[in-house]
Amino acid sequence: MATNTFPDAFLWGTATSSHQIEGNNVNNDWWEWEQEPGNIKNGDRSGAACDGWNRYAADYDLLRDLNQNAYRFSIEWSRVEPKEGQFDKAALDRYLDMLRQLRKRGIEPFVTLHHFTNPRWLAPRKYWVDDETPAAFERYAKAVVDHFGDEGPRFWMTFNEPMVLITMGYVLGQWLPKHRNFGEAGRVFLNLLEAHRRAYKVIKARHPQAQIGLANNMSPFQAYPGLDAGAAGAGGQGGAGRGSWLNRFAASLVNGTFNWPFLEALRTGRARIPVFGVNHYAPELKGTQDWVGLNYYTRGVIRFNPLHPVTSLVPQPPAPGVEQTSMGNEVYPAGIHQCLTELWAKFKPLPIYVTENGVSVPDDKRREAYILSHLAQVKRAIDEGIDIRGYFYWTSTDNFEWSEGYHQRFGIIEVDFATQARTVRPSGWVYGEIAKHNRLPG
Ligand code: IFM
Repeated sequence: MATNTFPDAFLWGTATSSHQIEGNNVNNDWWEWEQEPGNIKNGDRSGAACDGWNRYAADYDLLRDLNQNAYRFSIEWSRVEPKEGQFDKAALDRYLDMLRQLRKRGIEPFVTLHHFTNPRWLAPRKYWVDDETPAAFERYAKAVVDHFGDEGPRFWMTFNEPMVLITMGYVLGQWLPKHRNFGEAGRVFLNLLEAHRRAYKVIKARHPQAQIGLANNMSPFQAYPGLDAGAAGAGGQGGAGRGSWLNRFAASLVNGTFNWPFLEALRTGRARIPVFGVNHYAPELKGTQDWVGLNYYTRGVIRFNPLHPVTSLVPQPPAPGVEQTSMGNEVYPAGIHQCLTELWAKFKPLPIYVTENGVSVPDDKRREAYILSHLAQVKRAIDEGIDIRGYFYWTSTDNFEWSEGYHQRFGIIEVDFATQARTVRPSGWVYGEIAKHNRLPG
């Protein structure tokens, strides 16, 4: 019989990334990009961010107070290797101390090696377009693994949302390097996969028991009701006629291009994204994933416009009257269940971790509702037999939200950026109670 209780040893955490919380990551590409007016909303710059580089121990105290037993953070490659081939021991020591401080508080670290940012010394090589970059990443991964030694984490992620990086940077051209070039997108795809494979091998060589995955962002993509179906509300599958057929085709194209290529390549060795002209077989990629990481925020409703074939593949804004977040996303809890179900169908028996799920809203009550409604869907998936072992809310402290800057507030802990004061929001205490009792209220 279904209850509100989660499986034993379920991991309850929050997720963060280096550039978004640490502050003063002056040696990476995003820092440089922020300095150019027009790239970040309101001219925001990451600056000191949440000063996480100095305040991490106090922040972990708050996580402990919230009964968290896991925490996801990323290592900043440009700190560890600020100049090519030169590793900063003090920076590595500090990351090691983060692991120690977390463990001291009974919190299991999940470590991401790459969360969007790159050292600036990769610029002459055009970052991930260059086929030498995977070897550079392997060297960085090895430096981290060696430095951590026996104290290395059990759970690793190579990349965060690789398809978001490709789509935003090389397809839509909204993030650096602001290119629209499918050829480059294809190269980046293959090089990220190769870098993942190399890092996987490096970690396993030192820690055969390590559990390695990556955080894959997914949305169920659904067709807008037929172009001729009127404003019936976005997201329906209905509607007749040419528009509807086109939208269904476009939605399945986006689904195939965005949701699956990384995970499929790691399962089958086949790296394939037809719209980028990539169809490459690399058998050594097979099996380089021990668990599946899902980042889920919303669904995407696709309304294809042949006059704008690329930009019309970007999901529609939510229909009028539908609850939406400050990021302009529809609140759609059923979507996390759909993603979990589809992931399990394709990748079982690999366990699944929800490596991100969260919301930016002005009213914290709505954050609480979002957490509860999404966790109910996670629980439903567990009750249906899906092996889900953890959930990471995005995010603990409010932080720097990429091109959106500081006005997006995702945190269960409010940050006053003028003083760096932290205040746990009521939704944080609710989440803390869920973690404490390992069950949903009610
Ligand atoms: O802040 C980001 C994070 O870096 C990656 N996943 C989505 C989050 C919210 O937009």
